Amino acid sequence: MYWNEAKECMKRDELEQLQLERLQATLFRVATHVPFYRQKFKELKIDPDGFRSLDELRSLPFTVKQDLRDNYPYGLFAVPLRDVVRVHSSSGTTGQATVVGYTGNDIKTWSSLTARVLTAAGVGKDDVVQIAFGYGLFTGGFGLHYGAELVGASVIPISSGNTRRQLRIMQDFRTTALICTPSYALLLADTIEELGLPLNAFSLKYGMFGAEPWSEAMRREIESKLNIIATDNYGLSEIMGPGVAGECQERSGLHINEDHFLVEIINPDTLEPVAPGEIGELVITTLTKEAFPLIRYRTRDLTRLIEEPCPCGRTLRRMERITGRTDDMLIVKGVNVYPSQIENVLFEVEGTKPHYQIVVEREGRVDKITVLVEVTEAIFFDEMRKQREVIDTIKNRLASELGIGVNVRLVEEKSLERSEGKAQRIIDKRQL
Ligand code: DLL
Repeated sequence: MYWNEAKECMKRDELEQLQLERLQATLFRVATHVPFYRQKFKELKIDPDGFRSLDELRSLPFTVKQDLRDNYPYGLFAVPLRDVVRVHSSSGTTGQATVVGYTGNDIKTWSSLTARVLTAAGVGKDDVVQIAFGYGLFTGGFGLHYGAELVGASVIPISSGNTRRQLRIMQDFRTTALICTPSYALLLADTIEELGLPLNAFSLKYGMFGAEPWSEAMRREIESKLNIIATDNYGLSEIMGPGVAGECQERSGLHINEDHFLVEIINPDTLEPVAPGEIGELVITTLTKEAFPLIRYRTRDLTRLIEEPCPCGRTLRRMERITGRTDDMLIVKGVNVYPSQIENVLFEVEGTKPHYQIVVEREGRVDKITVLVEVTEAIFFDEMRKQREVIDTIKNRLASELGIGVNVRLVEEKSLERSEGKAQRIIDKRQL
C-alpha cells in the first residue's frame, strides 16, 4: 500500500530531475529571502541561478545547529511571519532552543509526508491511532497527528505520559496503532505485564516508533511483548519533524522522502562524501519547504544509505536505522564509543533487560565508563557467582567490541529511570 504511488515509486532519472528543479527553486528562495544564505553564497561566489546539476551540491555551504542558534528566533525564516501558520521549537537541553516555522503549504506537505510514513507502516483508515508523543513545541505529536487524520484513521491525541491512563484508553478505545518513542513502548509493555493485563484485551496491530535511537533487539522485544509489527520512523525538527523517512513493513531500512529531501552521507571529519554504502553523517537539503528551507544541514546523525531496491516496490532509497550521533560519541581513552555498540552487546547476553545507562566519569585524568544494566529478578537475586559470570560475559564482550575496559553493574529491574519521551542513556559527569 502506497500513499502516493507516483512519487514513492518514481524512476531514478525522473526523481533526480524533480530534485534538481526543486533545488534550483530552493536556492533562489534562500538567496532572495534569507540574508544568512545570501551572504554565504556571496562569500563562496555561488550563483544560485547557475545551478545545472545535482553534482554541484557539493559546492554549497553546510548549515549547522549553531547557525540556527545564532539566528534565533526567526532569522533564517524565508517568509515574513505573516505567512507563518505554525511554530515549533526544540527543547534546547543542549544549548539555546531553536525555532522552526511552517507556512500553510508546509503543513500540507508535512501532513502528506507523515501520511506516507503511516501508510508504509501499515496504518490506514480502519485504524485507531493512539499518539503518545508529546503535543506542543515538540514536532512528534502534531506532525504524526495531521498525517494520521489525512489517511483517515481515528486519532486519539492522548499525548505523552500517564501510563495507566494510556493503557486504559488503549483497551477501551480499541487502539490498533501505537505511536511513541520505542522506550515508552517498552514501558507500556512492561506495565501491561506488571498489571497482569491479558494481551487479548488489546487490539494493537502496529507500532510506529521514532524520535530516539533503538536497536533490532529492542524491536524484537517490543514486537513480541505487544504482539505487533513495529516500524521505525525518523525526522528532526530542524528539517520538518517526523515524516523525513520511515520503514515499510519489510522493516529493513527507512525509505527517505527523497522528492522533498536531498540527502548526502559525509565523513564528519573531512566533510567529504563517504564511499557508497559506508556509514557517515546524514546531511539534508530541504527541497520544498517554504518558511524554513535549509541547505546541507548537518544532522549529526550517523547512518548509511542502502542502494539495493526494496521488495515493497518503493524506489525511494532507504537509510539504515540511525546508529548514533556524532555528538553522542564518547571518546574514552582515545577510543570512539557509541552507545549503540554497548546496547547491541547487552542485548545478546541472557538475562539482561533493555534498560541501561552509560555513566562516564573522570577520575584524575582518566575517563571511566560504567554500564548499568537491569537484569531479571532471577539473576539479581541469584548467588554472587552467577552474577559474576554475567558481569564477566558482558565485560569481555564489551572489551572485544570496544577495545577498552568498561565497568559493569547489574541493577534490579525497574531501578533505572523510565522515560515517557526520549530515553536518556548517557550520563556524562565529566561536564559537571
Ligand atoms: O524527534 C522528530 C520525530 C518525532 C521523529 C517523532 C520521529 C518521530 P527532534 O526532537 O528535533 O525531532 O529530534 C531529532 O532525534 O536528529 C535523531 O538524533 C533523533 N531521532 C529521531 N528519530 C529517530 C529514529 C524528532 N527513528 C533527533 N532513530 C534526530 C534514531 C532518531 N534517532
